[in-house]
Amino acid sequence: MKNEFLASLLVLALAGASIAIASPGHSGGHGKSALGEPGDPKRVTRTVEVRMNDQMRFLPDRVSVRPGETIRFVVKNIGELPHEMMLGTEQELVEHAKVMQENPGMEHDVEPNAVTVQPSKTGEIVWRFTSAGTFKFGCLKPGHYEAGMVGTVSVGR
Ligand SMILES: [Cu+2]
Repeated sequence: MKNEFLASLLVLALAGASIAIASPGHSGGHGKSALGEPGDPKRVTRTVEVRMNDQMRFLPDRVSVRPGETIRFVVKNIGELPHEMMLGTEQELVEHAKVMQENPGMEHDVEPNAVTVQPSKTGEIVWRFTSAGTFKFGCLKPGHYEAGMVGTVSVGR
């Protein structure tokens, strides 16, 4: 009887362990992350204009926001090449840049944290920053991120 009890405890412990192993956070990537969440266009608190050029630069390349702000990024491509702006952690962008090198045709219009903008066009990202931290925005057209097409969003108090 006692042994049976111990055996069932062991089974429970193992089950618990496998749940703990199976669930560690799926943080990076899409949807909710430390970066925040897609913003509600009706609750925009501020508009920030960002220009992208063929010198592989964002102007400005530093943006400061407060946690809880919903920013409408108005993203203008003033170059003659397609560019894009993707928000993320530095690690997410570096990983994504690698994928883009291997799949040059990929576009990101369907992702709420990214927009591809053709020459002399304007795109938009509405994003709500929820936690303090330092995040990045980068152009992931092949070679652009590596050429320095990256900026910083500081989310502070
Ligand atoms: Cu670019």
